[in-house]
Amino acid sequence: MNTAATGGLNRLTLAGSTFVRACRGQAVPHTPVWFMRQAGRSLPEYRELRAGVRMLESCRRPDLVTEITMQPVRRHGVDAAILFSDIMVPLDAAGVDLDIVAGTGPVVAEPVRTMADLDRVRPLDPGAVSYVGDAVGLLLRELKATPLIGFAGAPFTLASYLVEGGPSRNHTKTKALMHGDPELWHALLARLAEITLTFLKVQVEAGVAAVQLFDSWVGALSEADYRRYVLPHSQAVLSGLADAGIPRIHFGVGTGLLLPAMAEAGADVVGVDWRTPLDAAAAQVPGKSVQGNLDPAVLFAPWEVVEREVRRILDEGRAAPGHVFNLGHGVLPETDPTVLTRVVELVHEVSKR
Ligand code: 1CP
Repeated sequence: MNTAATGGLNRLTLAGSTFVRACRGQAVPHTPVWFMRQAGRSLPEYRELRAGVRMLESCRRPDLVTEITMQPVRRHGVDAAILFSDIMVPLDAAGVDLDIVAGTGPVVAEPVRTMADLDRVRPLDPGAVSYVGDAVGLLLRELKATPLIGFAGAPFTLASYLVEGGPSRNHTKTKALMHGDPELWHALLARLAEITLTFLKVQVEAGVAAVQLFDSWVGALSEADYRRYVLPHSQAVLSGLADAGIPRIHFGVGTGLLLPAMAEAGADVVGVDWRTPLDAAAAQVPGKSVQGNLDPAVLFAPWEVVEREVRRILDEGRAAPGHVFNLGHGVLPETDPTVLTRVVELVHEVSKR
């Protein structure tokens, strides 16, 4: 690129962050990078701050949320921050009795299995998550030019925790309910879609620059079941944000065969796990930007392997209108954070235009 580009780069930066521009498929000075679960257990400064504070409690404290969200931005120089929270936060605020247990994940005291159980999942009063809006407000002042990503769990993934009562490998109770009582299933997913949309709107109104809808476990479904039992509800969430004027990212794990259907849910950016190369993903979701694909476990391999994978992903990402560099799923707690910083530097250096 010629030297006159420097002024151009400044204008580009002013016209919108590199991250938001890549989500929209617009020209960028370099490929933006952030990591799912970048805030959290891989950072010693996070573990220190969280000592003695329960997960849900930390999500309710705007001062802690702000500090934890900022930690990876300061340390790694990522191109976007993601709000520190959890997909279970709006369900807790909607009256579901749950806890997030260290080393396990979300645990629901009384799982949802009947219509009567569904009554305990109330619509979300935005006032019940005002602390999230407060945290976003504090963060916008700290972050300055770095965009903040808001997020929520998608109806299927939330339903899997509510129906199973906690993390699950095979989602047997969830699938039994889905197939055995479609009426209750659709009522549950419609309620969850409503809660999710309310939760995301609180974040959008407070000023997040983009949102990501996590349907982490939806790869457990066939395409036919996804279309019949999930797609309309995820669509309700994403279309409810169509006028918000910010990019919407939609991500799941094991979704190689679901990508075209997931793209129909309406996001601008499709998140991809480590199994599907970005060029293959891009071919399945024409017009959409792509994000993801670096296997979180590869970060434990020698640096030469990490570097080769980063270069491959940057290459393959060119097949899409826009590419946001990310992992194929969240940062694993045992990850060496200095490797993440090196990945950020490498992505920026290799993709410089
Ligand atoms: O004790 C602890 O420190 C709790 C560990 C932890 C953390 C740091 C949990 C419990 N949640 C979080 C934060 C969190 N959760 C973020 C932070 C922002 C960031 O990315 O930096 C995000 C985006 C989430 C979202 C989330 N929670 C998802 C979707 C993303 C994904 O990884 O697939 C899911 C599935 C959850 C449920 C959940 N919460 C916590 C755990 C350990 C789990 C997964 C449990 C399981 O395996 O089913």
